[in-house]
Amino acid sequence: MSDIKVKNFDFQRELEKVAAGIRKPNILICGATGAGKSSVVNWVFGKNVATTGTGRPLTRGITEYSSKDISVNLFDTEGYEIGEEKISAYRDNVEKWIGERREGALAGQIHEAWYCISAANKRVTDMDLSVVQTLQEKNIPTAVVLTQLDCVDYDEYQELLRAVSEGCGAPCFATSAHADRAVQEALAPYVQWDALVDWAEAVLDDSLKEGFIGSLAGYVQKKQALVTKKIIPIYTTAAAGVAATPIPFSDAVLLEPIQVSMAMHILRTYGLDKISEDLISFVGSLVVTQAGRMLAQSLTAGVLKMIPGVGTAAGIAVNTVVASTFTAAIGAGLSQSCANYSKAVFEGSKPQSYSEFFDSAILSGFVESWLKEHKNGKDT
Ligand SMILES: Nc1nc2c(ncn2[C@@H]2O[C@H](COP(=O)(O)OP(=O)(O)O)[C@@H](O)[C@H]2O)c(=O)[nH]1
Ligand SMILES: [Mg+2]
Repeated sequence: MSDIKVKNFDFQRELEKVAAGIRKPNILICGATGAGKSSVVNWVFGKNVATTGTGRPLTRGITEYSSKDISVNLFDTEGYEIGEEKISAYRDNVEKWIGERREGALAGQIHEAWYCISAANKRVTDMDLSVVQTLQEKNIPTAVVLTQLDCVDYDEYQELLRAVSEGCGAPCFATSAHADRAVQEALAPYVQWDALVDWAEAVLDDSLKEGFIGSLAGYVQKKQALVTKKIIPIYTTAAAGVAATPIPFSDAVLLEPIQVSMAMHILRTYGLDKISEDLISFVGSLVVTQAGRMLAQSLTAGVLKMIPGVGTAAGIAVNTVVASTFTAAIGAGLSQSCANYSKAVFEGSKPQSYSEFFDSAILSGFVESWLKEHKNGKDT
C-alpha cells in the first residue's frame, strides 16, 4: 500500500468542498426586540452563529446571519418594541421583503419562520397573530416560539397557549433559555426545544434537512441517524462504483479520496470541523491510515471472512462488496468516535484531548465491532 500517503491530501480543502455541496435552509426569525430571538438562535445552533456569523444588514432592519461554518442562513428581523404600534409597519415590511425574495432565485426563498413571543409579557397581541397569519398566507411554514417560559406560572402558560391556538392555529413551542441549570431542570417537563427542532426539520424539503441537522448544537442522535442513513451511503455507493470500474490503478488510490471526503463530511455533520484545524488533519490522517490498513488486510483475506457474501477464497482484487463494506465500516466507526466526542463536549465534561476519542486502536475497535454486527446482514 505504498501508494497511500497522508501528505497527498489537503484535508481543509476537502472539507470546504464537502461544505460547499450542502444546501442551506433559510430560516426567518421574527418577533419584537427583546422577545428572545437571539437567545433562541444561540440555544439551537450554538453561540457561534449570531456572534461569529457575519451579520449582513439587509434592507429595512433584516439582518442575515450566514457563514461558511454553518449550513443554515438565518434572517433576524429587528425593528419594533413590544407593544408598539410600529409592529404593523414591521409586518408590512417583512411581507414585502418576503414577496421580493419569492421572485428571486429558489435558493433565496424563506423555507420556514419562527415567530418569537415572550411569555414574560403574558399576552399575545392581535398584531403578533396578524404577522403569523401573513406568513402562513405566504405558505411559509411558521411556528410560534413562546420564549422565556421561566417568567410565567402554569396558568399563565396555558392561557398563552390557548391564545396562540385560537388566534392562528400555528404550532407553538414553549422554550426557556434561562442559564441556570436548576431552572432548566424544573422546567424540563414543559420546555419543548426538541419538539421545535423536530418540527423545524420536518417542514423542510429533504434536500435541506442535512444543512439544518448539521448546524444544530448538540442533537447528537439526530446527527448519528443522518450520518448512518444519508451520508455514509453516498460514499459506499461511490466506493462500489470505483471497485467495479476496471481502471489500471491500484484500488487504494481511487478509494482513498472517497474515505477522506466521507470523513470530512462526517466531521462537518457533527460540527467538529470547527473545533480546530488540527482535529481535521488528525482525523483525516487517521482515516487514511486505517483505510490503507484495511485494504491491505482485505487483499490478504484478513477481513474478507467478516464480510457477508465474500468467501475466504474470494479473488485478490478489491471487489465491490469489499470496497463498500469497508467504507461503511470506517464511516460507522468514525461516526461513533464523533458522537462520543460531541456528547462529551456538549455535556460539558471538557475532553482533555481529542486523541482520547480519535485514535487508531479506538477506530479499529469500532470498525471490527461494526463488521461483526453486520456479518449476517445485508444492510451495508
Ligand atoms: N429569564 C429569561 N430571560 C431571557 C430568556 N431568553 C432571553 N432572555 C433575556 O431577554 C433579553 C432579550 O433577549 P434576546 O435574545 O437578546 O432578544 P432579541 O432582542 O429578540 O434578540 C436578554 O437580556 C436575555 O438574556 C429566557 O428564556 N428567560
Ligand atoms: Mg437579537
